[in-house]
Order: sequence, then C-alpha cells, then structure tokens
Amino acid sequence: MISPKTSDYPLRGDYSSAANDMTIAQDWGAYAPAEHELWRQLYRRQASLMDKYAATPVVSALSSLDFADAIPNLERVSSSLKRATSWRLVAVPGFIPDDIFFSHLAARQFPVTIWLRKPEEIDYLVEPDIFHDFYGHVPLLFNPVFADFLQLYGIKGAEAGRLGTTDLLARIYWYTVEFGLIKEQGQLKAFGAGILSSFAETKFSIDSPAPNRVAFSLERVLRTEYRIDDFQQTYFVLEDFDQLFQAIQRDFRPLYADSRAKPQFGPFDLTAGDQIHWRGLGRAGSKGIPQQLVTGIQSPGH
Ligand code: HBI
Ligand code: FE
Repeated sequence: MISPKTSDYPLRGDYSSAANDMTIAQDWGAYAPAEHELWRQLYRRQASLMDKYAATPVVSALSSLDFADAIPNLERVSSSLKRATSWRLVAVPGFIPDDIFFSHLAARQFPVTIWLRKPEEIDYLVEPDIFHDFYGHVPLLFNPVFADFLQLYGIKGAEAGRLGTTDLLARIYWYTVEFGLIKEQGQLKAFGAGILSSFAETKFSIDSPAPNRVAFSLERVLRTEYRIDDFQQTYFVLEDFDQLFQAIQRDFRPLYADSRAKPQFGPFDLTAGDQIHWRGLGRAGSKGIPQQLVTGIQSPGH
C-alpha cells in the first residue's frame, strides 16, 4: 500500500544533499548486496502476476526492460526511456513538494525515490520506495499516449497550485496513475503503480468481489475522496489511455468549481450516473465466494 506523505511522520529519505529541484545523486554503488537480493525477490513476486493481471503496455515494457537482477541504475534506464518517449528519470530522496513534483512531470522528468524498503516492509510500506516508483511507474512511461498524458498532468498541477485545487487534481492521479484499471478485450487489467507494485493488491483489484469497479469519468473522479491506508474500495476503469489523454486536455476550472459546489463522494459510494462494471460487496465481500466478475456495463440498480 502506498500512501501520500502525511505531516504526522518524518520523511524517510536523506534530503540534506538535495538540489533546489529536490534531485540527488542515486549513488548506485552504495546499494548493499542484501538490497539487490530483496529487489530480486520483490521483482520475481510481481513478475509472476503480470501476464494475468497487468495491462498489455505494462507487460510489453517490462519484457523489453531488464531490471530483474538488481536495483536499476536510473541513468542507464533514462537513455532507453528518452529514445522511447523523451522522458527521463531523476533521483529524489522520497516525497517532494507538490509544486516541484509537478514541475518535473511538466518537463517530462519522472522523480524516482532512491531508497529501498526493508525486508520486514515487503508487504506494507507507508512511503513510496524505489520498487514502487520504478516497478510501478516506469514501464508505462514507455507508452507514448500515457507519457503525453502525464506531462499534461504536470502542467495542470501548476494551474491547480494557483487555484488551490491540488487536492482535487490529486484524485485523478490517485484513481488512474496509482490505482487505475483498464478494459482490454472485455477483461479488466491493472495499470496503476500502487496496484502493480503490491503483490496483494494486484490480485485484489481484479479478483476480489469487495470493491466497486466503475467506468472512469473525469467529473466523477474529481468529486471522489480516496483512502490512503488500505486497499481501494472503488477502482475506476479506462476504456483506453486515449480517454485519459483527452480528459486531461479539458478546461478544469469549471470542473473544479463544480466539484467544490457539490457534495463529495466517499471511497465506496456509487452514484446514479455511474457505469458499473462491478458493484462491490464491501468488506464482507472480501471473504465472500469469489465470483466471476461481470465485465459488461450494468445499469445502476441492476
Ligand atoms: N513526490 N517523489 C514524489 N512522488 C510522488 O508521487 C509525489 C510526490 N509529491 C507529491 C505527490 N506525489 C502528490 O501529492 C501529487 O500527485 C499531487
Ligand atoms: Fe506512485
């Protein structure tokens, strides 16, 4: 589980040597052999799930990258990423302020945390580490449409900072970049980094009858709160990445005003306008009998 920073605990990374844009040197030689071993263990565990659960662009990017054997050297990956979609990776100590984070995305630079979790954190992590940031986020940066979307998200971040709506914009990132699903040949697949870097949530997001699965809608997501300390209670489903690329180019100012003027939706709420792929059974459902997921669109009240 990955949760955004909250003020009630100190950030874990070493920010003392960070530059003004919060970047630091990765110092790849400083990783201990035990850290590379933990990386291999994390990688192998996730790789075993990808064919069944991950979106095709993620699977194809993973197969063309070779970072199973050791913690990746960010500069080395950046050269192939630059050729693919003109993105590059920048090393950071961990969470960085929103405005700086957005400015990196707007410059087609993805911030990657350089420290790796401890063995006892293999299944629960409070702050994103290099396995979440790299394994979860980097493969999709090789997809041209998603790569263009993410730069536009960064540009929208600067506007949101001026409008005081960063909390609303973050919901788009949360329900897509971190926890998004996508429909492929009638099947639901995961593309969100928070899902794909988590062994349990990768399976839960697709197999469990507990959470809702609802077709993505920009207006709906901008009004929907999210939980940061547990599996998601609602996953939003894209038709394709172009839907996200089109959505991020809209004028958000009326959408922000609308979201501020209307009641917010809770993480498990369903609304009249929802196109429902799966009506979640709730907490009880996670112990329920696994059922075939309905992938056709159910009309509300079905
Ligand atoms: N910093 N390193 C890092 N990684 C993130 O994903 C990140 C961040 N700072 C802010 C942030 N995400 C979110 O608050 C924004 O998406 C709104
Ligand atoms: Fe993330």
